[in-house]
Amino acid sequence: MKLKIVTSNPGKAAEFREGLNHLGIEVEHCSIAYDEVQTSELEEVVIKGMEALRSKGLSNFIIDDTGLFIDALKDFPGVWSAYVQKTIGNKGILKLMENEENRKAEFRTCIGCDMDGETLTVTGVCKGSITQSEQGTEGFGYDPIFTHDGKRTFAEISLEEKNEVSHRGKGIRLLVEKLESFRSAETERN
Ligand code: ITT
Repeated sequence: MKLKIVTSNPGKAAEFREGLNHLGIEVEHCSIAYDEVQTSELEEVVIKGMEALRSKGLSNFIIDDTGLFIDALKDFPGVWSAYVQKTIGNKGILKLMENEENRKAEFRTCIGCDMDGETLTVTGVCKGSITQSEQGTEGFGYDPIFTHDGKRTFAEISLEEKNEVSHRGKGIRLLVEKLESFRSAETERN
């Protein structure tokens, strides 16, 4: 099986490649621009994005929409994570969290997959907390300020280790389970 990963983010593409290759699925990175609707639900962003890509004639592809939800900031930046990363960045988030004792946060990712015109979606969640400062050089986006184990940030662990515990890694494994049951149901139908 071969799937296209549609994203403008090379870090995401690398994580999909590692996670899916591991499970025997070939991956091709495509950076096709499409309109991303701004709504309060990650899944809605994904479904609308998939419709936009299908209308461009694309099939057998994956997209994801991810957000960092910080407890003390009432789930901000959440669905606005991309905009917030581009504007105030990690330093801005740390500033908003100054003197805040409740550091709880979670990453949520909704992955959408078009398989022969069918829509499959899954959601992966990773609970953790926001560090006091930026740490590490691996990964991308919010990785330097997010820790899942309270010891190292996602920017201080390898991509492989991140995939074992992260929102995206969990989502990838859920997606592969769904794809397998979809494909065996399809074989039974034919
Ligand atoms: P595409 O929409 O083109 O896939 P994007 O980077 O804009 O790329 P998202 O909207 O899903 O993707 O991501 C929202 C923000 O969250 C963005 O700034 C990302 O860098 C960041 N982000 C996404 N996944 C992340 C992860 O696993 N670790 C750290 N930051 C992440």
